[in-house]
Amino acid sequence: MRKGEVKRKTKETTIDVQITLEGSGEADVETGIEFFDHLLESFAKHGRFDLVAKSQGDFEHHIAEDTMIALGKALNEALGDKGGIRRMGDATVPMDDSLALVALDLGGRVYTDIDVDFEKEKLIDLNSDLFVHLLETLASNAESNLHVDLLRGSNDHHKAEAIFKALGVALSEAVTEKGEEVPSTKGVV
Ligand SMILES: [Mn+2]
Repeated sequence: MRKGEVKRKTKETTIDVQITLEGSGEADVETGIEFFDHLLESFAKHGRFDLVAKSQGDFEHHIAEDTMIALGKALNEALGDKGGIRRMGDATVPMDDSLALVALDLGGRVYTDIDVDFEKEKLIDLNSDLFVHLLETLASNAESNLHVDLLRGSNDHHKAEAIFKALGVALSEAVTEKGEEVPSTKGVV
């Protein structure tokens, strides 16, 4: 089973993140930010990953950011040399009024384009202005290309949750193994 674990301790935060790619969608997530926990649980559930994320720290911004740094690095560790993976993945996922598109490539070239706006300042207890930054942080630490488009939607909770569900589904597709070969015409990613 492909697993990655990152423990990270700084003056600001203490983080422990573990991801198992061949999981069942079980999440054990405690970041102290309830809506962020909810998003990570949705991501794990719909990606069928097993995910542990235990995070403590000074401020919401640091805790959420450092959790995403650790998740990106743990994902990279789990993938190893990326031999045999499908590498690209995409998903278009509805949640009531909201429709989210996520397309990603784990090929090692970092690029992000994330298009979503929220009506309110807060997603329950997570600052809305953190949302895009958290996805960018994940993508850069996972050395990936991540495109996110909220195609439509009116409810902030649904918009955010649809995106994290789509992220799980798209990533699940991208990490699927199909043989041994490294998926690049270069022979290395
Ligand atoms: Mn919800």
